[in-house]
Amino acid sequence: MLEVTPTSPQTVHTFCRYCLASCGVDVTVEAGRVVKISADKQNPHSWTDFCAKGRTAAQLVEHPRRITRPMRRVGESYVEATWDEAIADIAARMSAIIEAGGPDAVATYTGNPSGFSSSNLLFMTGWLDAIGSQNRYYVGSVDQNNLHVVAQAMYGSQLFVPVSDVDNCDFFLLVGANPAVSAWNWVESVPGGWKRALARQRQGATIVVVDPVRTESAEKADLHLAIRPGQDWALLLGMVKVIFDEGLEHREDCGDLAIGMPELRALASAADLDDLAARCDIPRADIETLARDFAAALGAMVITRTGVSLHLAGTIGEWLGHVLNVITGRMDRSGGRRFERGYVDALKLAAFAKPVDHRSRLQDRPMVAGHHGLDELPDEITTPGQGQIRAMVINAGNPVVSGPDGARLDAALAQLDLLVVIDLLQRESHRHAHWLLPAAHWLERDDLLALTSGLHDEPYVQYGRRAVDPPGEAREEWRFFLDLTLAMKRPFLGMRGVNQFVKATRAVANATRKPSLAFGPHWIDRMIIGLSRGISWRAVMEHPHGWVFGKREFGHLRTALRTEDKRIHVAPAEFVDRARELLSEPHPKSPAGRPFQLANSRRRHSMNSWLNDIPGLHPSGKDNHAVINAKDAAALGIADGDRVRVFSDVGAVELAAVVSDRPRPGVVIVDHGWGSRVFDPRGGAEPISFGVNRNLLVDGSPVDPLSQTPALSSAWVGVERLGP
Ligand SMILES: Nc1nc2c(c(=O)[nH]1)N[C@H]1C(S)=C(S)[C@@H](COP(=O)(O)OP(=O)(O)OC[C@H]3O[C@@H](n4cnc5c(=O)[nH]c(N)nc54)[C@H](O)[C@@H]3O)O[C@H]1N2
Ligand SMILES: Nc1nc2c(c(=O)[nH]1)N[C@H]1C(S)=C(S)[C@@H](COP(=O)(O)OP(=O)(O)OC[C@H]3O[C@@H](n4cnc5c(=O)[nH]c(N)nc54)[C@H](O)[C@@H]3O)O[C@H]1N2
Ligand code: SF4
Ligand SMILES: [Mo]
Repeated sequence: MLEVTPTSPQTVHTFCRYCLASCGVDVTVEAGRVVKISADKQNPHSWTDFCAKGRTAAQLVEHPRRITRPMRRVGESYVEATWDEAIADIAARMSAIIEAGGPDAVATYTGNPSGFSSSNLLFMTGWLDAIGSQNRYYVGSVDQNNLHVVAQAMYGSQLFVPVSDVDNCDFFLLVGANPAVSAWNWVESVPGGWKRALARQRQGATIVVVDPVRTESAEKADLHLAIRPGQDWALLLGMVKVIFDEGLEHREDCGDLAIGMPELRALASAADLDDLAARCDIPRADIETLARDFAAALGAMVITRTGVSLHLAGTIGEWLGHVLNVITGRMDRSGGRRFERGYVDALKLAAFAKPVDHRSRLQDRPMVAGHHGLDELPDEITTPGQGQIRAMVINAGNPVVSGPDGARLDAALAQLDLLVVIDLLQRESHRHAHWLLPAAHWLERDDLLALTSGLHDEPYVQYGRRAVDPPGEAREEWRFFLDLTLAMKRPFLGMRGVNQFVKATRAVANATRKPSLAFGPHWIDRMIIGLSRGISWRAVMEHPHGWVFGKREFGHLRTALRTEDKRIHVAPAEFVDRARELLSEPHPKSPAGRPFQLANSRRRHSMNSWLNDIPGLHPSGKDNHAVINAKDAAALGIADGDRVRVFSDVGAVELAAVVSDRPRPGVVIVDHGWGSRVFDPRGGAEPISFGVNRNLLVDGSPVDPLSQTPALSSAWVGVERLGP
């Protein structure tokens, strides 16, 4: 563990852990406080996306409403308690709940920021394995589950993610991605990726953006195709069909690397191009030209992101994006998608985790990437029976705002016997919490993000140093999960002997007054680097600005494949079946009274639901709006700035309209992540809130049967004018 000197002014070189861009930052610390955060221009890999969110991170660290001590609910308010009291009470209540209802009566929901800590998920899993609960929920079903499903089926590991060789690409096909705003990151990261793509464009590369909205990225593109939401699969299948019909495929890869070509060809030939064109509402001729240009380009890649995933056909869209890359010879090729080994073989580590065949109690659904679908959570809490969820931990998540149909989830959370939240602030999803536990911010943590090392577009490692100490009693999550396991007297990781070992190390640490001798994540960081490829602990420490420890190499894809036959499976049966099902469905048609599809956009200054209230962000106004196409607005008599009501079968929100030509007709954009209250458990002041929660309009069911993702970005809604 690195010691933080609280008094002398110093600059700490570390990296921002709000998103996978992982921007290198210089943090100036004076008297134990962060006084400035700027881009670390000596970072050789990742500072070029540096943004206002990273620059203002200290405003979250010093947030006046931050939870700094464990707080226990007493009636309608909270009182401070010690960690010992919190752990003892939570352990006793959880043990009793498990005694009565079995291990699945205790559940977890884990949100996106957990992935940017090296220890959070690992230690939480150690505790879950200790108590034996499989009621695990995760942000994946409202984010990237489709990618894991596709990676597992095509490449043999859910963590197999090819990275983008942006600097050699001649043809970028960006589908449902807005890298101008969101940075080039989803489950891969190319620092400064958008700027680098624009640099390629200046050298002659083509950028095509497929998006129902004319986004910041679409504005810079050579071609913008304003697709009908949720129908990317039809466009991409149309492209596959044209490529086969015209013999444009890369024969070497199709014969050698890919397996399943006959099934894929059969699917493509069963599809009718005019039908596909009508489904996605892109003219047939445009699909043909796009397919030809894409196949002909020297280096090319399809990139698919949340605009593809957050729909009922998201897995098929994602799959067909990968298929296009494979059949046109873009895998492991210059300007295409490459396999980056990183310093840790994450695929090997993942293979150690025993797959769990747990099915959900009520809907009998399997897990996806080790977790159940968020849409199932409310009923699993409210429906009586053995295994009914009675206790929950919400860890770094805000599912009432970031997930579908938040009102239902909120009502369910209110019925729990025990809701434990570990977070920096008490937000919307946490309002019924019995315990609020204070988490550490990344500026207060040391992190080695080994599992994501292969997601960066070059071999890169940086030890994320903490800059300041956590305030009050705030602690990293790992400590809570480990202490809770010991208090519940269950074997950490489900392995006997580990608890005794942990206690022994703690005893030694106490006796010698050397805290670092107690078992903790730093042991694991050291072990991982010891087992890693190409780096050593010492060398990592000698590179405080981060270290690019090798070249971008091709040629590792084949060996990395985890399929038994070492081939890429281009036509997994479940995908082909689902595609045939989609082909047989009627064309998308709006239900009566709900003629619009609800789209979403991200903003540079937002991070899902959790930074909007930071004072230094959104200087031009903290609010979200209903952005309506000018033709639609005229038909409804709506003028710019009018109050409107947007409603669906499950909810309604009221907000101001913005009349615009950015969304295609029939699409209304309301940004997600707004309308999340920040409570004041210490001071008891009124909650702060900005904007409205548009996910209240999204029905949690149906879901994509393969990824269990609801239609977060294509819910059918109606719009009516309320007044000026
Ligand atoms: N309509 C629509 N909905 C969407 C999306 C969309 O595009 N459209 N995007 C989806 C996507 S991609 C995502 S990732 C999800 C996000 O969904 P979630 O991850 O559930 O929610 P967030 O809004 O990211 O909230 C994260 C919470 O973690 C807390 N937090 C931050 N850092 C830490 C930390 O270090 N430790 C702890 N313990 N807590 C911390 C924050 O204070 C906040 O309360 O939203 C999804 N929802
Ligand atoms: N500033 C900022 N950056 C972020 C985040 C953030 O909240 N703020 N979140 C981070 C996270 S957690 C993630 S997962 C990544 C996400 O990264 P991206 O997926 O690139 O995120 P978005 O900017 O939401 O871009 C998705 C685009 O898909 C479009 N879209 C919606 N529906 C459809 C559709 O049916 N078809 C097509 N073709 N397009 C559609 C939307 O209009 C939008 O422009 O960004 C990360 N970076
Ligand atoms: S939030 Fe901004 S500064 Fe932080 S890693 Fe992402 S892009 Fe970089
Ligand atoms: Mo995400």
